[in-house]
Amino acid sequence: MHTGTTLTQFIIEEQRHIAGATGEFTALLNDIVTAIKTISNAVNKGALIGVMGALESENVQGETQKKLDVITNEMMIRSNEWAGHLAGMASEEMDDVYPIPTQYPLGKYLMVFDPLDGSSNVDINISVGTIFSILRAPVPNRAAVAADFLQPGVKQVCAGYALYGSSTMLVLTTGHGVNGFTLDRDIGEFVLTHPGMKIPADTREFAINASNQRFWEAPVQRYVSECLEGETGPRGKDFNMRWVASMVAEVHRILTRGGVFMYPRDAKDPAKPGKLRLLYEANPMSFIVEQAGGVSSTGRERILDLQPENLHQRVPVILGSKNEVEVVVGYHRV
Ligand code: AHM
Ligand code: MG
Repeated sequence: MHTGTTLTQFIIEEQRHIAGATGEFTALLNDIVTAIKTISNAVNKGALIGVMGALESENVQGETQKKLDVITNEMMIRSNEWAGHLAGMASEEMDDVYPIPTQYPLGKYLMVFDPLDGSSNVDINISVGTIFSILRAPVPNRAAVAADFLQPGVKQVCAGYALYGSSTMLVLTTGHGVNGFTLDRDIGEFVLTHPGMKIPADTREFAINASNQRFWEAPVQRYVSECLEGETGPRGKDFNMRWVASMVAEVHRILTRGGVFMYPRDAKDPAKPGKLRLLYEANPMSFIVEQAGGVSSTGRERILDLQPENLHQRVPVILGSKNEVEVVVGYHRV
């Protein structure tokens, strides 16, 4: 018989310690979890249900959309629009704010999400994920506008990701540490398997897309070349390198065994000061990383302190093991 703590039980018990909590947040999280189970199922079935491959369309950032980008975006919306907890949603895959349809009540929270992060991996059966973040609506029960979402990451109420890997996991923070849950398909529940996740402060592993090397700035060039010099170089130790091209998988690895993940500022396209999106990727992951004892920076500023300027804003991201990220940030000061 199964005796572990389920996600629902965990959240309800956590909520009991919060004065004035109404249960609304728990209900919202339940709807998100339903979407994640549905997405997990679609990703897992893959070609069997005809969801692989690309569409003709592009998203607002000019990236080709995969069929599953669009399907999973729809799954997040359908699961979360009806219950009256949200005043609006914003997603990496939608140009503008998604308004709650008028037949449904409005709520006090906002949700932002990347429904299928790392979707370039989906056709090759490598891990992908869903990233989400919950904010308070500045004006509860009023249809949200884009400006409502432009809150610095420190204001997040909750952030989480689902990793569709060899097992499906949900990793979550509400600002009291980070907990990981594994989907038990036999009972259809997420079960607490990774309580109190902590990122080791030291590491010998880094992750960066080295094909962009010629576009990097000097501090990142220096950091990576010193790692590559290994034991006989200035760092005095050998490093290992990993690049999955799925931020969820990289962050999960770092939460499990430490490491540094970098998608730094580069000169590839002067209009884009980085690849990853502040609201849908950088902020939720930075909240999780900090709650697990790690550090997350653009190289120059703490990501969670950035004041967002627009919904689809991109930022440089350097996150992971505290002592190692501090080395990279230190090189940006020189
Ligand atoms: P996506 O949201 O369109 O999938 O893009 C984000 C992904 C991240 O998961 C990953 O870290 C990065 O893009 C990989 O980029 P690249 O293909 O340049 O290595
Ligand atoms: Mg993404």
